[in-house]
Amino acid sequence: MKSEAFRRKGQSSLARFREMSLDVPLCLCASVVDNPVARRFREMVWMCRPPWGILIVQMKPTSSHRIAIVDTHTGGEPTRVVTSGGPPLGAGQLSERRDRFQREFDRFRSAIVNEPRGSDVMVGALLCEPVDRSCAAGVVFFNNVGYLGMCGHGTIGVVVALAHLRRLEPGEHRLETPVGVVTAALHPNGEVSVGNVPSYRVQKAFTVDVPGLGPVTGDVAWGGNWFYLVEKSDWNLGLGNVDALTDFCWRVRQAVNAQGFPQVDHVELFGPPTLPGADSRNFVLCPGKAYDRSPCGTGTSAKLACLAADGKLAEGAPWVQESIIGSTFTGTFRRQADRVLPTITGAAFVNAESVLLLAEPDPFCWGIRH
Ligand code: PYC
Repeated sequence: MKSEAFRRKGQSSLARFREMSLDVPLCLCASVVDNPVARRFREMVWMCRPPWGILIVQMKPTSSHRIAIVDTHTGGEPTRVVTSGGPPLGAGQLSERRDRFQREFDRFRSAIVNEPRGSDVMVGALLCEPVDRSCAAGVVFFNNVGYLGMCGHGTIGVVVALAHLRRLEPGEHRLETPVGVVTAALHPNGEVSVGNVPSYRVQKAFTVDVPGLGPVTGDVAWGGNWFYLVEKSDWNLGLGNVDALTDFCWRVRQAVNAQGFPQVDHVELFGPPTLPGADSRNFVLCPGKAYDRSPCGTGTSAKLACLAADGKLAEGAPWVQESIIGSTFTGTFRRQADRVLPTITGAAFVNAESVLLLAEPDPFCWGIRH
């Protein structure tokens, strides 16, 4: 029974519903059917007819979406791997599916990684059917504000999650991402070596004028995401300094975006290492203002591209990158024409296996959006 009030134009939905005389069969029907119209209907009933609303909500506790996840962390940086129940992105290239995710299902991104289920630091990894059948899986990475081309710590997390689920054995694997196929070797000791996409520096020593701070110089490089790597900094890269580091990097990013490189969404600072055997310590500010707890796989790839371009690191030689919390990745590279092929090795650990419940009457069902 579709009420005439549904079809009437020129009135707000709320007003239309207020005029409606709801009957029990209609309410019962809307309470069990799970489609966008029924969901909207339940919301409206909840708002304007409390007695029926309460009745309906009690009859169906509205777990409209169930999203299965495995949570991991890689050097302290979390990855939430979505194993089922994610948005239906269809077939096609991973980049097309990432675009569809963004265009049509962005609320899933926010529901999965943002508060109250996640946090600003959480990176999501949606597993997809790969187009290239030689790949173990396709994966779309996302965060508190959008989507990532690639994610090094996330790839390590995905491989460890798949091994935990017994979907991968130790050995060489391939994964499809929106920016290309990466390789991932799961070692018997649990570490993972990611063969990242070709990485390169596009601009050496690009100086920006940062309002209130003055000139800052750094390199612009691609490592699967776009980075601005600040050349010199006297910053103390300590956890006690995170607020000041965040503020500095955020201002630098605005200047870099406004003064020539709008695509840059990560800013990286380097300082002396604190761990024996490490080459450098870093601080990486991610697109949504969270700092990377890991040394950042794509950021380390961008760093390798710069070191290679400057002749400061030999092909095959290890670069041990320490993060601001003292976790490490080891990077090496091979040259391929004017690019480098980085390999990033690190470890991840499974934290949780869980099911996210998205119940639409919850006003924050789709996450607290930025
Ligand atoms: O490890 O590549 C990475 C990464 C990117 C953003 C956060 N982590």
